[in-house]
Amino acid sequence: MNPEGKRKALDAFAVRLGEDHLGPLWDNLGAMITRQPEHQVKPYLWKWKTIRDYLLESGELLGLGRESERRVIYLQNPSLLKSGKIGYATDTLYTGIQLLLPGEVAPSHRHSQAAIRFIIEGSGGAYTTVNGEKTYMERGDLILTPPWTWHDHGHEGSEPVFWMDGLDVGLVKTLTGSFFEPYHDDKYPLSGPPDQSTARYASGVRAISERRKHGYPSPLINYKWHHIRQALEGLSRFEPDPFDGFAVDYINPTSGGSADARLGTTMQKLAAGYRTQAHRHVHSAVYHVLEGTGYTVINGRKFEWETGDFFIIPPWSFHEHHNTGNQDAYLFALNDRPVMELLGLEQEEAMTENGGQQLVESVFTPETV
Ligand code: GTQ
Repeated sequence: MNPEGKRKALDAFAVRLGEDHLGPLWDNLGAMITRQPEHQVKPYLWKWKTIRDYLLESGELLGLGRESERRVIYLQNPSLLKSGKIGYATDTLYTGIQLLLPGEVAPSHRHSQAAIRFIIEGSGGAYTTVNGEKTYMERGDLILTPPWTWHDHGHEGSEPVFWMDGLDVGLVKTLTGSFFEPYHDDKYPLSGPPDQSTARYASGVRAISERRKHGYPSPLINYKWHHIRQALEGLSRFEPDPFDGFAVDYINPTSGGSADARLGTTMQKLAAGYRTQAHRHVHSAVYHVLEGTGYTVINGRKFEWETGDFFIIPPWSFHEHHNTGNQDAYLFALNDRPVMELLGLEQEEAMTENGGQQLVESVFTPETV
């Protein structure tokens, strides 16, 4: 048979296979097993003022109770909405911003998704309870809600409180592991006085009576900003990481691994004027600017940020950060690195061309998407 005849015969054969719900790998191997990560996730940036104004407006429209368990406005990555992925920041990560008003209670429930909260504004009396441990929120704190732990939020203070929620919604959906259960009461019973785990574990040591306890979930549930800031001051006496500046992973004090088993969390300090080198990695991330002014170049596009903003680093995308202000900048990030590491999928590559810095080809505005 000549090559053309052979091709036609193979095409006709593929059609017959399809009728019996079978497929020829020789035609589709490249689409299934791509040479590099392929995805639809595009970077995006949301301004804090926009989110904050909408949240305050929702505070006037919506009360809390079993019908509206949480007052949260989530980041919707427009590039993923096209494929019907509602509530996706990246294929694995969800991020919402939650508002609680003085006196309100967001009722107790639990779910198989892991959750973290990063406190943005207005603390003073707001708290979360995790399996009965009450922990108070202050700006810059990271609070864990490990999978399947009961949690409710309350507010004894006088100012609205805003925080970031991070959950592995997309990951759990893909792995078909989602479970949710409401508690029969608004509040889960308290197990003791507040902030016990901070008292016991925040210095990175463990009582000798607890030597046998290790692994997940982390016994520490609130990583206080003043401790993290101090750790970054300590690191600042040394050389910054070329890709991340002075940066730390939040860790489980009993294992040394990621604070949450599936959700990665980092805080990085970029000294005034510092510019990192570009690299890319398999894991994706959602960034929140705790403090500072600057920009991040992602695959040749410049994303300008200031305090409070959120932005996305898609998988396998070159990125570098530049602090253009005259103060230190602090960037918090949520990522799926622990999952990539556990599954043996994480890879990292530094950009070598152009001295490790990208050429800026365009500047992001919400309209450029
Ligand atoms: O506060 O428990 O943004 O269950 C999404 C799901 C927050 C929460 C979110 C949740 C919560």
